[in-house]
Amino acid sequence: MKPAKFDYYRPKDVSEALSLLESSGFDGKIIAGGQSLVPIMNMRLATPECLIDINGLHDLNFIDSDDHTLKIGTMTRQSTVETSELVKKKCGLVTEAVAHIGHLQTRNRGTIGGSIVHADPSAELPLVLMALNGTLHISSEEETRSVNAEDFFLTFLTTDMMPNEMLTEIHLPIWKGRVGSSFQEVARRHGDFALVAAACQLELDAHDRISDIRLALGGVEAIPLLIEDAKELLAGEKVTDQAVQKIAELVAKSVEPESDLHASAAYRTQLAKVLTTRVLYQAYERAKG
Ligand SMILES: Cc1cc2nc3c(=O)[nH]c(=O)nc-3n(C[C@@H](O)[C@H](O)[C@H](O)COP(=O)(O)OP(=O)(O)OC[C@H]3O[C@@H](n4cnc5c(N)ncnc54)[C@H](O)[C@@H]3O)c2cc1C
Repeated sequence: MKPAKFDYYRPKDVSEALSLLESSGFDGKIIAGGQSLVPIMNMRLATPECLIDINGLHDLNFIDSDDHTLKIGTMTRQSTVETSELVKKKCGLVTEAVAHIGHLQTRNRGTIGGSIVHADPSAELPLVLMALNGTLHISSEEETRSVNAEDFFLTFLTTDMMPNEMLTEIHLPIWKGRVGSSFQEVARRHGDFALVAAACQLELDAHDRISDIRLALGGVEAIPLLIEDAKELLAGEKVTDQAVQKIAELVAKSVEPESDLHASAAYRTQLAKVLTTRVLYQAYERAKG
């Protein structure tokens, strides 16, 4: 299948890209890795009149950090993030999750920003952003703003971004101390989107009790679901079978998945329970060292 006719622009810098976005209004669309946009255009589910190719914006291809924050530019390829020692050291959950995105070939083209803006409810990167409480940096010609992951994902394939805006970078807080994380998913085949995925990061005190935890699930609702009660229920606790069971039951009650071609709602709920227990145990063991 072939896409509908479109005009093509390849801006040299961010300000030219933003100016093109502004002038094309609702008819323009950014293309990054093209791994989601091109198939959608080929099926004519998207028919932008103007494509703004940001592959020449090399300033947006970077991985950087200070003491508190890991910063990744929107044009950074997923495979670059996957193999980055800095990412592994500062935010190992990202390294683990990115390896599950599609195939090596799609990760070589697919960008960090493209996956986040596409906002598939089963996608790994939006889930990790939610689990790590990441921040999105967004620019238009008029302003630059930052939005927390919890406010960014609105519903299925929809984010808090206007057509004249571009995602430029993501920031992830770096946890210090006795930290462990885990990412687990179940997919029908290697490289498929997850049926359900779970991500957890926790911090332990000197007595192996949880001092902080974030737990999130993907594939169970229209956006990644943060299990907010996990912190209240587990703070000050050790990860015992009893505590894990309590959270798994809470998750089973919290999620409201839909049945589709790939899995029934009941199966997704069961997966959510099982994956929750797996990430909790694994993150705990890793934090204990
Ligand atoms: C065979 C196959 C398997 C896949 N499996 C998975 C999987 O398991 N998990 C998964 O998460 N994904 C999967 N994907 C999709 C994945 O490859 C892409 O990472 C991702 O969804 C799109 O990234 P991209 O850079 O290619 O973006 P594009 O396709 O270029 O763009 C996607 C959307 O984001 C917008 N966009 C891109 N960059 C920006 C920006 N900086 N600012 C504003 N808007 C922007 C575009 O306008 C478009 O709407 C798969 C794809 C294929 C082909």
